[in-house]
Amino acid sequence: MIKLTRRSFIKGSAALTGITLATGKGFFHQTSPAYAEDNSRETFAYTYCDMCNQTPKCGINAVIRNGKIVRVESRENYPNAPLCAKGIASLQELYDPERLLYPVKRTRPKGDPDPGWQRISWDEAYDTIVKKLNEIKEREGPEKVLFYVGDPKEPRSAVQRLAYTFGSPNYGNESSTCFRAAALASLLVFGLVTLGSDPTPKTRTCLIWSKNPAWSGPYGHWKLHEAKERGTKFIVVDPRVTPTVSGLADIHLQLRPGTDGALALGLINVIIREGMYDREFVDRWVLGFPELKAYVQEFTPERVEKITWVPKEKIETAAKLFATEKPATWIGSASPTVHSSNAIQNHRAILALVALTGNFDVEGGVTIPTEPLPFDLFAGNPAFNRETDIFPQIRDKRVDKEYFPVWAHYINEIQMNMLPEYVEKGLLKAMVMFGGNAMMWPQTTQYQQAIARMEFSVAADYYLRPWTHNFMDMVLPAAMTYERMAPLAIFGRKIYLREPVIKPLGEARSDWRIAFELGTRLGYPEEFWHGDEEAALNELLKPLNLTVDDLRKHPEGLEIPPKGPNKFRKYELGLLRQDGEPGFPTPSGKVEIASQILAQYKFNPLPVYREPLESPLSTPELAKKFPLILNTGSRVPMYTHSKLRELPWLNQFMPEPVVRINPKDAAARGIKDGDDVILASPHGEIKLKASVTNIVLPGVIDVFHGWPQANVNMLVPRNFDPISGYPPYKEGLCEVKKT
Ligand SMILES: Nc1nc2c(c(=O)[nH]1)N[C@H]1C(S)=C(S)[C@@H](COP(=O)(O)OP(=O)(O)OC[C@H]3O[C@@H](n4cnc5c(=O)[nH]c(N)nc54)[C@H](O)[C@@H]3O)O[C@H]1N2
Ligand SMILES: Nc1nc2c(c(=O)[nH]1)N[C@H]1C(S)=C(S)[C@@H](COP(=O)(O)OP(=O)(O)OC[C@H]3O[C@@H](n4cnc5c(=O)[nH]c(N)nc54)[C@H](O)[C@@H]3O)O[C@H]1N2
Ligand code: SF4
Ligand SMILES: [Mo]
Repeated sequence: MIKLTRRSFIKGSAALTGITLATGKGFFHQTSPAYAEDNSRETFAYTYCDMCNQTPKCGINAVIRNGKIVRVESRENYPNAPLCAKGIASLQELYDPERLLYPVKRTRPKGDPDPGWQRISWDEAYDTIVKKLNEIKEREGPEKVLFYVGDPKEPRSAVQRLAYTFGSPNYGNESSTCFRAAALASLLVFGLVTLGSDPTPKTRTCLIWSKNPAWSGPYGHWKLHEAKERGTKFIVVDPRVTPTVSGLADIHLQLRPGTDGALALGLINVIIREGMYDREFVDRWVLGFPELKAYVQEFTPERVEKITWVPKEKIETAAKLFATEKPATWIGSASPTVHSSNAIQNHRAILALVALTGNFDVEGGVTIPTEPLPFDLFAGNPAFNRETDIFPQIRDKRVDKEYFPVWAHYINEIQMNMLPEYVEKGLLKAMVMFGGNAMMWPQTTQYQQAIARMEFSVAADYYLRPWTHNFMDMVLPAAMTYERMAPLAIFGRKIYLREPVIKPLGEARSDWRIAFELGTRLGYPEEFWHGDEEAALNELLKPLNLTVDDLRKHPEGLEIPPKGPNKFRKYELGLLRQDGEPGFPTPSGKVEIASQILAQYKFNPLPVYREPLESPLSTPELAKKFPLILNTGSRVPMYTHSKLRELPWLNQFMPEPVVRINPKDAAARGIKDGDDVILASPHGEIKLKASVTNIVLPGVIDVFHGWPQANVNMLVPRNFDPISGYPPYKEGLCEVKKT
C-alpha cells in the first residue's frame, strides 16, 4: 500500500472545484462530529477511479482513517484529473449497505421472480462451479462454457486466459456492442487499429465525429479546450447540441442519427470534386480510389442534405476546412457511428475521408505510436491472454464464426449479440460472467431467457442486479477499486501500479483473484500462480524486465524510455508490416478503401451507404406511425450504463428515466416538460418523463439506456450489421405520446 504523509487540505478544495466544473454543483463534505473528535492519524493512498469504466482512469488520492476511506480527492501530478461527480460518489458505492458482500446461490427454480438467494461459503461456491464446468467439459467439450466480461474492463486479460486455458475459445466481452466494430473497420482499411488522435500543437483542424467527451470522458475534454485556445478549428458531427459542440465547434454538422456513412461520402464527394485530396498519397498508397470516386458521384451535397438533414453549405464548408487546413486530426467515436445496421461500412467511409486527405500518421494528424508498450488498453497482452499459443488451436470451435466470419477473422473475442441463438442451438451450456448486464442487449428478454436456459451460470458483481442475476444460479461478491490489486494504468509510455488501499469489505474478492483461484481449482495451478495476483502481474511485466516491486517504488509513475525518437509516415519506413516492407499491414499493403477481405467474404468491398433498416426513407409507411428517430444510449454525465442509480449524490441529477424531445415536437404532441409519456417503437414501448429541450434535433429523441423500469433496449430491434454483428442503438423509428 502506498501511504503518504499528512498534507494540507488545499487539495480537497481543488477537488471540489473539479466537481463544480464537471457538474455545475458542488458536494461539500462536512467532517462528521465523530471524526472531529477523532484525532487518529489520517493517511493518504493513491489509487484510481473506475466509475465510468473508461481507460486510462482518473487518479484518486484516498484519505483513510482507522481503515476507512473518509474522503477522496483528485490525485496530484496524475495525467487524468480532476475527478468528476461519479469519482467522488465512488465512496457511496463502496460503503453502500446494499452491496453484495458474500457469495450467494439461488434456492428457488429459475423463472421464479424471487431466486431466494442464500449465503454460501467461497469453498462451496468454487466446488459447485468447478464440478459443473468440468462435468460439461467432459460430457460435451470445454467450448460449451462461455466466459464473459461486461463493462468492467480490468478482468479481461485474466478471464481470457482462464477461458483458453480451460479449453474454450468462447470468451466474449461487452465490446461486442461498444467500440470494437470501429476497431474492425480500421483493421479492414489500414490493417491496424486507430480510433483517432487528440490534437497536438501542430494540429490546425480537428474533426470530432460523434463523441461527447464533455460527458463521456471529461478528463480528455480540457485538453481539447487547450487546442481550441491554441487556434485549432473544430468540426463536430453530432445530432445533439452537447457541451462538446457548444464549447468547441466552429462547424456543427447536426445529422440525422444513423446516416454517418452518407455524410462522410458527401464530404468525400466535395473533396474529390474540388481536387483537394492528397494525390501523392492516394496514388501511391490507396487501393480502390477510382471505384470510390465513381461511387461518390451520387453523394452530392444536395442529395446528402436530403439524407442526413445537414445543410449542403455546411457540408461544403466542412469538407474544405478538413481537406485544406492541415494537418488535421480526427477523434473517432467510441461507439455511436457503429451502433448501426450499416456499422462497418459507415465507419469505413469516415476512415476513407481521413485517408484521402493525407492526414494519416503525419505529425498533428491521426498518428499511431512509434514504440507502443507491450500491453493493450486494459493492460493485457496476447501472450499473457494465451491468444498466441492456445487460442490458434481451438479457434475453430468458436460459436460465432458462421454468423460473423469477418469479425471472427480479426477479433479474438466472440460476437456476443447472438447469445440467444448460440444457446438455442445448444452451442453454449454454461456461463461464467464478470460484471455483465442483460439490459445492454436489444430485445433484452431474449438474452435473459438464454441465460436462464443454460445448465449453469455464475456472475461476479458488486450488487445483486435482478435484471441479470435473477436468471443465474450463483453470484459472487466482487471487490471494488479501493479494495483490489489490478492491472496497470498506462499513459503513453508511463506506467502506474494500482494496489488495494483498504481491506475488502465482507468477503469480496477481486476479479483477478477469482479468475486465478478458479483456474487453480479447475486443474491449472501453475498457469494461475496458485491464485496469486501479484505473481500474475509480474508475468505481465516480464517483457519490460520490470516487476511489481519496481513499480511500487514509483508512485509518481514509471516512464519507460523509448529506443528512439517518434517517427511519422511509418508506412514509408517499413515499420508497420511484419515483413518489414514499406506499406500497410493489409493484404494489398495499401490503405484498402476497397477491402480485399470484405470481397473474400462476399461483402461489397467499397464503403457503401445503406439506409437504416427502419427509417423515414427506407420504411416510409412505418414512419407515418413512428415519425421520430430513436436515438438511445448517448451518455449522461451522472450515470454509467445501468449502474450508479443507487447513489444519492448522483441520483439527484436524474432521479427517473427521461426522454428528451425538441420543443417543436413536444408542442405538436401537446407535451410539456415533466409530463408522463409513452415512448413506443414498432418493437415495444416504455413509460418515462418528457424532458423538453433544444439539446436534441427536431424529429429525433434521445433516451439513456440501463433503466430497469424503462429499458429502452426493448424498443430496439435485433437488426444487426451483417459484417460486425453490431446492434442499431442509434437508428430506428419511434413515437412519443402523452399517457
Ligand atoms: N440502447 C443502448 N444499449 C447499449 C448502449 C447504447 O448506447 N444504447 N451502449 C453499449 C455499450 S457501448 C456498452 S459498453 C454496454 C455496457 O454494458 P454492460 O457492460 O453490460 O453494462 P453495465 O451496466 O456497466 O453493467 C456492468 C455490471 O458490472 C458490474 N460491475 C461494475 N464494475 C465491476 C467490476 O469491477 N467487477 C465486477 N465483477 N462487476 C462489476 C456492475 O455492478 C453491473 O452490474 O452497453 C451497450 N448497450
Ligand atoms: N458518464 C458516462 N461516461 C461514459 C459511459 C457512461 O455510461 N457514462 N460509458 C463509457 C462507454 S462504455 C463508452 S462506449 C463511451 C461512449 O462515449 P461517446 O463516444 O462520447 O458516446 P455517446 O455519448 O454515446 O455519443 C457521443 C455523441 O454521439 C452522438 N450521436 C448519437 N447518435 C449518433 C449518430 O447516429 N451519429 C453521430 N455522428 N453521432 C451520434 C450523441 O448525440 C452523443 O453526443 O463513454 C464512456 N464513458
Ligand atoms: S471521468 Fe469521472 S467516473 Fe470517469 S474515471 Fe474520471 S472521475 Fe472516474
Ligand atoms: Mo462502451
